[in-house]
Amino acid sequence: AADASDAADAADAADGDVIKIGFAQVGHESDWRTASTNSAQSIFSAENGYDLQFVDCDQDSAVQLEAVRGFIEQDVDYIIIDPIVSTGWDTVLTECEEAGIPVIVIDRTIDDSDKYISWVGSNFKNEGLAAGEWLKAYTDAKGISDVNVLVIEGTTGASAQIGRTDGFKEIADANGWNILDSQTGDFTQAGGQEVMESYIKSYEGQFNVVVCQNDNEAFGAIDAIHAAGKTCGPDGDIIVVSFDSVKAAFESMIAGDLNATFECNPLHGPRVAEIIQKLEKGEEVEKIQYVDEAYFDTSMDLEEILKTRAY
Ligand code: GZL
Repeated sequence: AADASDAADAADAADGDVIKIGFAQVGHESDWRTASTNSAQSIFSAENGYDLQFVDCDQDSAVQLEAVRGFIEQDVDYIIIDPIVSTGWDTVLTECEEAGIPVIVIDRTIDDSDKYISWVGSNFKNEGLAAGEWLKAYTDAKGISDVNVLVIEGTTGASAQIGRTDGFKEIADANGWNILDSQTGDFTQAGGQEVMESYIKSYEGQFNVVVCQNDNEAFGAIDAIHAAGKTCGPDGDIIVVSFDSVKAAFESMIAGDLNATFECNPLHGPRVAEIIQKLEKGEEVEKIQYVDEAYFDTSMDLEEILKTRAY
């Protein structure tokens, strides 16, 4: 709230003009994405001195590039991008640079160009490592030595998918776990359910862990597991872990379906407003800003924690 009011003050302080912002958002595929959009739309409001041009790119990279070019034509003051995939960006970022419009990247990363002024988001490989380290401790404590894993990946080519895959695989390889398969569920609940239904047909009786690269995929996978008459969660036969830590994931853990969720903070609106506030005053900003993240599992007082969750 303090950041938000500072940002609002700064926007008012800046020569009094409205600050025009173009935001090319990934889409509307998950609870996490909804929280991300809400965070931006609530801070970049008219009463805070902004004119936000928001485009929901519906997980379509061509639409996202077109949205950025549209912002250049509108001659906005700043462009915010949450990149659906991490490559294919240098040409359009060069166009932004030539137009003199600073680009701020949030959440996912752009890996084939550095023509942006700042990035704020998560270390996705660390999230994957944390999930692997948690599973190691959990299976050791349960005396489970034979760990056979099915992975439901996020959108192919998204830095979140790449980092979570790499991090978890590093721990799996170090412990001799068997990753039976790894297919994309595109970060959606329907995708998680479809892939899990296929996995149950192909690998019935061969797996005891499902790693979903976001909570919504886990909700779909859990529906498929239950529909097949199988059990999951702390008292079930199948361990299910996921990423994001949205409120519905807490409800799933409390219901005994999900074992753990690894946090990925979507509330970048105030952070980006702070970056813009500094740029408006001619101050330097950090190029890379990681956010702190935790994890939550059924050993914790989840009802209590849920009371104060912001998303
Ligand atoms: C990760 C973010 C991912 C979330 C998903 O930072 O980009 O995209 O994990 C969302 O829920 O779809």
